[in-house]
Amino acid sequence: KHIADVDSVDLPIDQEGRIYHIGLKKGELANRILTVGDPGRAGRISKQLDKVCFEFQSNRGYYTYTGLKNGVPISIVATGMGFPLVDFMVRESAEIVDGDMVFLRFGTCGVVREDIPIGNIVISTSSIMGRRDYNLVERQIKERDNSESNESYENKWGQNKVFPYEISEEPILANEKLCDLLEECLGNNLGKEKVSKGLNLSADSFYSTQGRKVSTFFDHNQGFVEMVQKKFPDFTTMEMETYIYFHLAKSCVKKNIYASAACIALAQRISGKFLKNSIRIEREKVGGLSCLEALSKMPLEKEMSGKHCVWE
Ligand code: R1P
Ligand code: URA
Repeated sequence: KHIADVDSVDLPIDQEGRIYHIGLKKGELANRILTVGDPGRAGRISKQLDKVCFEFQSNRGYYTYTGLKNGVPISIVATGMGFPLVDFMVRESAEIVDGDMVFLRFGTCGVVREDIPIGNIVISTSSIMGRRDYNLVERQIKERDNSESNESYENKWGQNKVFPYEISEEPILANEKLCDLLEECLGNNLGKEKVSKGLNLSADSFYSTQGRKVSTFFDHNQGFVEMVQKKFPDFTTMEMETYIYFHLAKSCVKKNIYASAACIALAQRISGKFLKNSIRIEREKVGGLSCLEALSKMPLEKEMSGKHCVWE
């Protein structure tokens, strides 16, 4: 399907009612949405719906599957990676869905706690944001260029450690009811010992803002993870989207949006271990099923129904 011409610069919706980037119209997206980064994961999890009523791939890379789980309408949306893609998806979804909404993100992450092994599924009970402070990076580059040598600048930086990253002052909490439902479903399907909880940091880079040791760019991130740990003792996972869901849920002024998230521990940042693909696929299956079950059990006051809905 191709999107037709839109009439408004503020809310780009075409004559058919399709909104520009996600490419969907009213009735194609459910009030309860399971979101993932990877389109392949969305397709695999969609097989666990009891019925898929609608599938759509937008020309901006969003994949949507809408169907039923335990008689409850649920959509699975693959967003791709990073803050901007999630911002498009949440804002445009809120325009075409009437009533309250639930977003449950199911992603992958790095873990910064020694006691959580790769393969565990970690519920983000709260989230902070971390991003590169471009002004500070530019100032530091200028200072380096004005120094006697790179080495003398780096030594000076090492003494003061002014990290060119901005982090949230306070965490945003996930919806407690949704976290509890998810913990219960994951515990039943995967086993309690493989389920963990904690504070998440959503970063604007897989590399610089997650403290990865790659020296190709001017990053000054050595010791960044430890600095965050000191400030937030519950710091548990790092990925790249959760915070935006929590933030937009909180800042929506027209409807109730409830959000939570969980991630498969893919990278153990202390031991350096990385999860095998075969186990990741297995966890996606059990975790995906648990997310669908939790979403179907979430109490919602106002939900869409009617002939225009693909699930009716
Ligand atoms: C990076 O590899 C990606 O994986 C994580 C991060 O948030 C980032 O999007 O989540 P997904 O597996 O859901 O994409
Ligand atoms: N996704 C991330 O953003 N970071 C990791 O370490 C693993 C998955």
